Amino acid sequence: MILEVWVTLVTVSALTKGVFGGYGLSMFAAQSSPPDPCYDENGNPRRCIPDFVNSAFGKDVRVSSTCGNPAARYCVVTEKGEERTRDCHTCDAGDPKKSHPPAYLTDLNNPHNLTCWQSENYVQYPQNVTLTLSLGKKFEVTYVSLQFCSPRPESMAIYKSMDYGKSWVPFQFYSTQCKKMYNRQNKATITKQNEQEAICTDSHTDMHPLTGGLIAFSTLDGRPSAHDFDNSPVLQDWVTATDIKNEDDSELARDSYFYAVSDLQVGGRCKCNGHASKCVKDREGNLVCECKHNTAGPECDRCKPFHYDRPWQRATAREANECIACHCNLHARRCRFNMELYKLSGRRSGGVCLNCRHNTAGRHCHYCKEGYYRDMTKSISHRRACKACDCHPVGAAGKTCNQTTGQCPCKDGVTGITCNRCAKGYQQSRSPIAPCIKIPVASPTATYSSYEEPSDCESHCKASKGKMKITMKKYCKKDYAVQVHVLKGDKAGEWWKFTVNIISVYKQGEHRIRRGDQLLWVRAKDVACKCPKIKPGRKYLLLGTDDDSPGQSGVVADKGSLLIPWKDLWGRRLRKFQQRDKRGKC
Ligand SMILES: *[C@@H]1O[C@H](CO)[C@@H](O)[C@H](O)[C@H]1NC(C)=O
Ligand SMILES: *[C@@H]1O[C@H](CO)[C@@H](O)[C@H](O)[C@H]1NC(C)=O
Ligand SMILES: *[C@@H]1O[C@H](CO)[C@@H](O)[C@H](O)[C@H]1NC(C)=O
Ligand SMILES: [Ca+2]
Repeated sequence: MILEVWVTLVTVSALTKGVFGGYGLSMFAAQSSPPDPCYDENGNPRRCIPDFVNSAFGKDVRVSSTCGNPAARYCVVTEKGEERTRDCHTCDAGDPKKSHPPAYLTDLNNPHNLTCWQSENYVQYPQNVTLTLSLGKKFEVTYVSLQFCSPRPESMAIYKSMDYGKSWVPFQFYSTQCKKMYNRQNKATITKQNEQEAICTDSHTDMHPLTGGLIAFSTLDGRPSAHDFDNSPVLQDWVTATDIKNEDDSELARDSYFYAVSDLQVGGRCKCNGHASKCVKDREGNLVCECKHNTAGPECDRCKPFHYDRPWQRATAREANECIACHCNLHARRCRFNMELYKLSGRRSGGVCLNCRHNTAGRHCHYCKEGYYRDMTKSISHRRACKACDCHPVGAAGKTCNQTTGQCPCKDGVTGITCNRCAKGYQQSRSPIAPCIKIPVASPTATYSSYEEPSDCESHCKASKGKMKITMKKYCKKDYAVQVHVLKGDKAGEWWKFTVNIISVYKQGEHRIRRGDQLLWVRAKDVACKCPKIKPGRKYLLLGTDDDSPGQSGVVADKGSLLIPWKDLWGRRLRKFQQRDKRGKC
């Protein structure tokens, strides 16, 4: 007969020496019942485990054979001292009083009214009987027991599955012929090297009476690491099962030809790795751990999202090993674990925040990203802890400010935290390159002329006298007409090189003049004689001719050019000249 018992078994965590090597029930009964066993009175996490239960109770057992269909006679031999008596009965599935369904294996076990499941008659080797029990989730199993109504089988194997019945490994063998039936030595010793191995024993046959009797397998009995179960992954694995199967493989040679079992028990705890005190049905009706300590998964076997600051670990009696949230200063919702960082931190913290929000950056979203700076009036976890640099597009030399002060990098002569003002002694210009220029001190011309005014200026400048008025005739005579803002000037040999900003172009010569920053070339002598009279920081109307410039580019003005301080009303007048010029009136 093969009894297949499928049981998903329980986690053995609090082991005390007992009948089945474990689980002092009294220990838990005696415990006062705090609101949540997974936390102590101070709210600190601590190891917690579901109650020890007979996880087979009330569950369906799949059996390979049940008597009574059709109704059949069977006889029971009872021994009283030397006397043997034989009682015969009928098994009839159709008659509740005479039926022996598999439900009787896991019903309430009343010793005064045993209800027995019974196999068909004449089960002959190599035929066998199998009982299979599915626990529905991982349990840590402490024992598997079968209470027989019939004689015990000569050979029996208990298997467990950790993958819901896909694959099976032996838990224990019982046989009078261990070698022949299971190719194992009788009562082999278990050492630290083979703790996860099933052994075969014939001890079950020692028991009396012939009929009835218990076969109980204690999963940890005799296994060296049982006293240190917390630290034995091998045994933790050994006791883990989702299903249990019992095969009775005996060659029936006695007086009865069937097996009958009144009670199948699988004692253990729902496996939650020390992170849950109970198992509950989820929405789909599956049994799952009610995970605490920031863990998740059917067996609390991983950390729940955002709690990846250290690797998942099973709880022990000493350490709850709860999962820890990543430190992201409230700026991230996701994080990942990084082993290198964890090791570098002395195994304390390995979480790396992902997608830091609110303009923060860094592993813990603990500083401001580029282009932002810390507002020290707010804590780093504040939504507005980082402020935009807001560097002025013209006044600042870049977009990144000092992370602590918010100071943008300013161009020469520019000041302000965002570089939005001219510094003292500077005035605004139209140039994006030099938006603030030095206010000239003393005589501007003197500043820009390195030598005395020449004695022949009067004759030199003759041609340019009386040119402060602008007429259509003058406009027509010149090649170009522009409004300029003189930014600065440098002497270059026989020339002065002024940086100017061309504000408007009214008339174009052959050398095309573009708006924006340009060089304006004027002969040194013209500057020295003040024809034209030119000062940085001023705006002028310039009318000139297409002379070749001494530089690669730029505009040339000479004593024949008109350079007249700008007046706003000229804008309209020049536009009128421009219209007339287009109509060919020049
Ligand atoms: C024994 O148990 C069976 C099944 O539960 C029930 O039908 C029967 O009445 C019980 N007999 C006694 C004497 O309690
Ligand atoms: C038990 O019976 C099943 C089906 O009859 C068979 O496949 C299996 O090999 C048997 N096991 C043993 C140990 O005889
Ligand atoms: C930012 O400003 C502070 C205070 O002026 C200064 O000590 C620090 O060096 C600056 N940081 C950078 C990167 O310039
Ligand atoms: Ca029963």
